[in-house]
Amino acid sequence: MKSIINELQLKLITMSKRQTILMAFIMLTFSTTILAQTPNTVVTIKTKIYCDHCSKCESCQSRIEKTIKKLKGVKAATLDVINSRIKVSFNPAQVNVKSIKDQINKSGYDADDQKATVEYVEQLDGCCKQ
Ligand SMILES: [Cu+2]
Repeated sequence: MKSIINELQLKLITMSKRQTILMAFIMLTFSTTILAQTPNTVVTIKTKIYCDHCSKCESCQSRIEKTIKKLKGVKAATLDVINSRIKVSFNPAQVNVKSIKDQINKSGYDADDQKATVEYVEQLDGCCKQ
């Protein structure tokens, strides 16, 4: 491994300045293209809803969806109130499932095995608390 790195360093040094710039440009273009072309992934996360009017109340649906959508890389978030499931569409090159779950916890709700943080649950309307 070390010898490969040494060889690469030697190659870089022997490369002309122009070649180095060209190389950097190609790599930059390539990585940007990959990021833009990464298809969205959809994940369904289980949560717990305690009130019976969540599709209308401020605390549940809109709070959860708005909070998740604040994350960079999240394309859509929909709460299925009846089944207590949140469907999130995201770009895996920009955000991961763990961050999405953390964000759901921050809105005051559980996300699969991750329990909502107490201080965020406190901010919910009385009827929506656990
Ligand atoms: Cu509610």
